[in-house]
Amino acid sequence: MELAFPEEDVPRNLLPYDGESLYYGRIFPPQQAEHYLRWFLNSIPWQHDEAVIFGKHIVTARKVAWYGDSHYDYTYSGKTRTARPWTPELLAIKQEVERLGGSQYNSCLLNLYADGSQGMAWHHDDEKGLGAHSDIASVSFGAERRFDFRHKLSKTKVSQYLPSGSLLIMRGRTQACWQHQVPKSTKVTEPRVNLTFRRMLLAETRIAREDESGSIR
Ligand SMILES: O=C(O)CCC(=O)C(=O)O
Ligand SMILES: [Mn+2]
Repeated sequence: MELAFPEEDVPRNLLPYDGESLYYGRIFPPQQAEHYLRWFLNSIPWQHDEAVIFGKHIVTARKVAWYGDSHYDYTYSGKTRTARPWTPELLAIKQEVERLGGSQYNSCLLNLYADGSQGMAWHHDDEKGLGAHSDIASVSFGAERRFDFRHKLSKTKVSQYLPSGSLLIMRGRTQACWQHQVPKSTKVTEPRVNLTFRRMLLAETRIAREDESGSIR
């Protein structure tokens, strides 16, 4: 008998209009997701994220890491990062996500939320290097967190809990028309690692390096 991964009735578009955000449920069984979580917690060279917002230098509580096909630079929130080369673990996850979603990615931003006191504020991912109608695949490991969308004009909200091993793909007009956030929660006491696979336009990424006005996140 085959295991019921991914869940039934998936993928399902979470957004009622103006975008496609496909929720696939758990694409990795709990044991495998736990294995990946432990590996990420122990082996990734996590660093606090930095940003320049309204001329002020800010260091986030959340930690990040950036991986990709080559050592290209990527600028957002006024700071330039250089991608590290893929690890076998990240490549295996990327391959599974690409198989399920049918899109190709050349980079991945990893976020580590130590517990529910850390979150990510409302934003959309529209950095120049991503191009229009960006396609972002988000895979979660560890503590289940709520993920919210809010339509920029109508303010309509949509929420989805993202369990360990689950996949969400944001594409089409999602970033243009909706913002998203990971709200803080006093109930969450365990860490969560989130991977966002992205397709960077390399020519524009180099240009973005000159641009110190990157978006606020
Ligand atoms: O942690 C998440 O689920 C979202 C991460 C995110 O929105 C981002 O890295 O841009
Ligand atoms: Mn985002």
